[in-house]
Amino acid sequence: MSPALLLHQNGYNRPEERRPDGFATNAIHVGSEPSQETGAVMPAISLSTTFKQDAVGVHKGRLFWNGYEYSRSGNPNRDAFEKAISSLEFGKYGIAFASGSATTATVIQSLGPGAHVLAVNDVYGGTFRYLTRVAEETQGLEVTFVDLQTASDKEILSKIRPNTKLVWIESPTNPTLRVIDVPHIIRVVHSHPSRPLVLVDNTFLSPFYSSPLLLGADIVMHSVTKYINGHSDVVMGVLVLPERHLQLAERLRYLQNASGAIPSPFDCWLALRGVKTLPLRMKQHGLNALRIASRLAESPYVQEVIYPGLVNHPRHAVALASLSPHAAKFIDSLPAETLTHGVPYGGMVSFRIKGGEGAAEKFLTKTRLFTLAESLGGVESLAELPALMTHGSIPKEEREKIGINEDLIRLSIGCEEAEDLIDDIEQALENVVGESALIIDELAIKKAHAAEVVKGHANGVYPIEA
Ligand code: P1T
Repeated sequence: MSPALLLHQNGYNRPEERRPDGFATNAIHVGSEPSQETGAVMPAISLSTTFKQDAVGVHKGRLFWNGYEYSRSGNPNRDAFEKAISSLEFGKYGIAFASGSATTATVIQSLGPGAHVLAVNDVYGGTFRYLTRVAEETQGLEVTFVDLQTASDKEILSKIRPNTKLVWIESPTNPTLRVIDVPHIIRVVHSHPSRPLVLVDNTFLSPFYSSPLLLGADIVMHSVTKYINGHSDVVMGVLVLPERHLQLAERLRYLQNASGAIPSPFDCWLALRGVKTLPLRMKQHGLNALRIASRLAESPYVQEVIYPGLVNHPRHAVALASLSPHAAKFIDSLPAETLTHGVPYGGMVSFRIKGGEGAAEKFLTKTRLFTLAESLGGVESLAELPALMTHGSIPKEEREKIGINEDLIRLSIGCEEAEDLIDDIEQALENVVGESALIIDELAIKKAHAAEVVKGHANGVYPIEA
């Protein structure tokens, strides 16, 4: 008799009785089970727009919803990505969209007409634009912006109206990195008899540094374009909901299909590949950001550094208290000398440059490794001027009230060597202080040219800004 063939258990099936796998293990394996059909270790890209049915209405596959029918309604690559990100956010239902902004739009649409949203006053400029310029017009949405960093519990509760359906939190905020006490705000909002939903836009920290569902949030959203994909080559968004919100998840999935703002199979595939290195990248972003923030704090050319990981950031303790369990474990493993000035807390650093009017704009033309560009979360470092770029759609008085002035520079710290990034920033700061009139003139000419181009294209009512 020939010996029985020992077969490898094809797939990633953890016996229930064993302890749960860790963050990096889930990042690499969930959604990436080897193919049952071919053994391919990496998922194939499933480009088919339609799927054969075994009989009328009898669809193959799929974990949640009705099986594969038509690629807008469901696609294997999208499912794989949604499954991976749900596991990293400790959620049950992942719902992916064509961009972070499409994700925002769908959540707001799901509230129906005449709803009220309470939002942190420092939301991403595009979220502000959608809430105030689109949803107000199209669905009569009412919005109240509140400083959730300083508002008292009483003040927050007093702003909840009978039609308040959602509280929108971003923490740390974009770009002033104000730290919201997320678990506390969730408790306060949920203590209200009407129990509005709480959504946390977790784009800036990524699932590595923060786990809002563990803190009681109802919905987590991400611009996948940023850290989750991590390579500045995909525009995409996602929602994750916990098991208790099956009905809401079904409604959002219904809208995902009905509105059709879905990501392509290739984008889902790339984003899933990005997920695999999320913990590695986030550790490096955080270590680099901590070193850069510590150096900027000592620079004579810098007015103020904002990085909640620094011990002297006024909300450092709040930031520490709401770290995810895996980020806390990472920080505990670091040697004491790495933690002299603070802890890694994501890769975003903002600072106010000295040198008066125009210094920030000049700085941004002087860096070698930091590319002057919007967006964030890629392995390469970026720098931008929020007042005129990402947050240009917020009226000047509004943005200045929340500290988005023209001296504020936002850095997305990449995964390059920290010393090289520090050198780059230092040479640019020195250069700006000794700026020559010639360069200023060049800049003025370029700006005049850009203004002409804009005039030729738009009447200013519907500007296309990120
Ligand atoms: O760009 P998009 O994928 O549509 O995501 C929108 C979005 C949502 N939420 C936050 C916190 C964001 O930062 C963004 C996009 N932000 C930029 C493009 C930026 O440079 O800040």
